[in-house]
Amino acid sequence: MALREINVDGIIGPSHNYAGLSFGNLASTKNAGQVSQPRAAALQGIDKMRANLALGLAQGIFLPNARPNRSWLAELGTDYEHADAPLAAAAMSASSMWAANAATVSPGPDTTDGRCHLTAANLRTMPHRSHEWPGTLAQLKIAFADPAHFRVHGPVPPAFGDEGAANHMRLTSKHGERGLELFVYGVTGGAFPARQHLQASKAIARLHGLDPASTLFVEQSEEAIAAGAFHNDVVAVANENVLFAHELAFADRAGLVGFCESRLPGFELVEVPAAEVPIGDAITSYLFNAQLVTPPDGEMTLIVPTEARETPTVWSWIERHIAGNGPIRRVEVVDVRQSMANGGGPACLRLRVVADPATVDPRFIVDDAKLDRLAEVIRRTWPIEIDNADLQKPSLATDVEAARTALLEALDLTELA
Ligand code: SUG
Repeated sequence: MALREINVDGIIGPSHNYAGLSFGNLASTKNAGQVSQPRAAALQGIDKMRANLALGLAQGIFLPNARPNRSWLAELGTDYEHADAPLAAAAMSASSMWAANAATVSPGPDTTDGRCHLTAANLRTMPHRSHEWPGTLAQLKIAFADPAHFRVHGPVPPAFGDEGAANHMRLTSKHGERGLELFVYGVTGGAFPARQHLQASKAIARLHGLDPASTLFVEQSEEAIAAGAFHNDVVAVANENVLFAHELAFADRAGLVGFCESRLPGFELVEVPAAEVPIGDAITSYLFNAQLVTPPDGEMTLIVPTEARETPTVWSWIERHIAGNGPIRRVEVVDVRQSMANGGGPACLRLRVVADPATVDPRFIVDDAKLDRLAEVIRRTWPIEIDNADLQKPSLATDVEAARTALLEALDLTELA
């Protein structure tokens, strides 16, 4: 069995808009009320996937959930045309594009039954995200249906907030080997909500059958949350034996480093000091919301958003690191500005699944030809712009629904309708 890391990206949905729904996510608040460009946004996402393929990485997709979520509004006793504006915006959100929040994934080498376990995230902290999981779970159950290799779990009870892989990191000598799993939780973020609860992370570790000796629960620093790091993946990212993190990411940095050093031979911490990159610059540039990957040529590569190149402290840190002999050997820059304006960088847009791609439903795996077909559907059916003021127009809702239907048909996934 050839276990590989598959990056599964959320296709940016036709309802992508800027409604400012995510308190604590500074980009979302700053861009509230702007006119969005769903078609350009989705094509940026497709180009990011093409860049991954060009590096020789395995690439998958998740589809946008049905929006507006009319059944959710019905449960709330209203409908799309009559709902209060914030409720209608929450029903229309394209937030399932941020696949890092779809689920937490523990690959087969880490679990007692040897299967790859996936738990859909409940995302209960933000109303617009709290109704994502049924659509996500439906896709997980199809994509990872093979019972010999996967076990898909429903979300943990909403008493405890869970935001999926955005607060989970895995360290290992090689993706297909046994690894350490680090679950990052928040206690308080000052004025902002801490979205990942310790009890949710502990439940997932138990459900996945992880070895307690290889599992650590790590508190996110209050300072990071208060500075706008609403998910750990805004201040840290791991790949194989490397943990790349901001100095202020964790409450107990020494405890975390000691754990990793004692359990993973060859562990390397690449730490960015606040004196070189202030935490504010790390958050606006999304330096750490990068995809840190190992392509087949073995050169560890950091895939950053264009905003990282435009932030002088960040770009000079990257240039210094690459010029030195640190473990990150290459940097690639991708334009995901439409998603970034809602606080979603390259890492937010993908869920990492270590598995043999041949065991995944092939409709969720892409190559260049399939991306061409998807881009054609997007160019033909995705709205060019969405003005917040028009969000409740009945014609917009039907356009968004028709665009998703065209995509389901192109991918032969009409069972998700
Ligand atoms: O949950 N933004 C998302 C961004 C998620 C980023 N994901 C990771 N860091 N992994 C969020 O805050 C904005 C939607 C709006 O405001 O309309 C939003 O939901």
